[in-house]
Amino acid sequence: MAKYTLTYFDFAGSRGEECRLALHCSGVPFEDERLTREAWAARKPSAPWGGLPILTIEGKGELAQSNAILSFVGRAHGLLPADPFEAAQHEAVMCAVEDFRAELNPTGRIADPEQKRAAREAFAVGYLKTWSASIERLLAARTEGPFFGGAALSVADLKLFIIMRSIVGGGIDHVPTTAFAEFGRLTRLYEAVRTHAGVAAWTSR
Ligand SMILES: N[C@@H](CCC(=O)N[C@@H](CS)C(=O)NCC(=O)O)C(=O)O
Repeated sequence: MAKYTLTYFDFAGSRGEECRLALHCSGVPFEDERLTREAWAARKPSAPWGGLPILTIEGKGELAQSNAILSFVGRAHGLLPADPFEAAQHEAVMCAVEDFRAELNPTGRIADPEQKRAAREAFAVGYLKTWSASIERLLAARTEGPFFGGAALSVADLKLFIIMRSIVGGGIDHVPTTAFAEFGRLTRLYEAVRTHAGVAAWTSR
């Protein structure tokens, strides 16, 4: 079996953690390489897209971009459906999580506390609700759940879990931890991922 190294920061969240979770839940051994900020500064110029995570596959090379890594792991190790159209639906969800980050992350760089509060509060009642309603509609139309593809966990579920956990866990000031509570299917999916044996084993280490 190929030897994998997943390189990210020493931080249990965001794009690196969703890739670690995918590798762990697939049951494939991998080296969990965690860079200091200094080590990253030295490596960044030669990184494929100038960002982390990077998955290094022995005999093949480096793969960057979190969604490409998740798709690769999902296809190679059973965390994406075999049907191409169905797999693409899961990949669309992963793209939607990146859209969510593209809206939320700039609010973290607002220096003025009141402006930051206003931007985060607007995000919580605006973009977050519209985004969640879109996924809720997809879930209602597609599956009995609890996961996006039904009974089987996928990399899309893991990516949804990580972005939702950053809010449910209180990590984003001014965005309520209950922001997703009105979305029953999404909340059920979150709980199903949180209590999945592989996920629970990883997060309780
Ligand atoms: N589109 C890329 C974004 C990568 C990205 O921005 N990663 C952040 C961490 S989540 C990073 O490397 N930040 C440090 C830097 O850009 O130097 C992906 O999905 O992997």
